[in-house]
Parts: sequence; structure tokens; C-alpha cells
Amino acid sequence: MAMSDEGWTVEAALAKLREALGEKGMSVGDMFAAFDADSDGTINGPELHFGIKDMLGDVLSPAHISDIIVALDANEDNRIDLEELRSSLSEEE
Ligand SMILES: [Ca+2]
Ligand SMILES: [Ca+2]
Repeated sequence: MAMSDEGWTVEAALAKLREALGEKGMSVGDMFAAFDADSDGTINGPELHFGIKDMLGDVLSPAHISDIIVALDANEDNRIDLEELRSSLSEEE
């Protein structure tokens, strides 16, 4: 997978995750559970990094991971909870 930053956007990354969910027949809840490696009910930066790597094969820079968290983190606790993930992945429907 190319490592180029060119044209990278949070929205494009979310679109790829939505597409992957459809292809794999997974719900947002399934994806959340897969990403939340320590099952504490939130996804932190490293969990998002490895989750995206596992699901999409994309290795994102820490800056891009941070961009995604900032974009999704409605309650500003620097972590993504299930509701935040669900609303960000379904808002384009
Ligand atoms: Ca976690
Ligand atoms: Ca949050």
C-alpha cells in the first residue's frame, strides 16, 4: 500500500472504512469490538492505528490517526466510543 500523504483526508479514510464494513458484512459494532483491543469501551490512538492496519492494510501516520480522532471525538476525551464511531460512519448514508 502506498504511503503517500497526497490527497489523504479524514473523510476518505472514513469512506474506506465504510466500504470495508460493507465488503466484510460487518456492523459498526463489530468493527468497534475488533478495534477496541483491550475492551475498555473506547478506541485510543494505538488501537485505531492497528485496527485500520488490520482492516484496510493502510499504515497511517500518527498525525493522520490524530486527525481522525479529533474529527470523530465529539466529547473531546481523546478517544472514540461506539456512538462516536457509529455517527461518523453512518452520517453519509
Ligand atoms: Ca480500548
Ligand atoms: Ca470521545
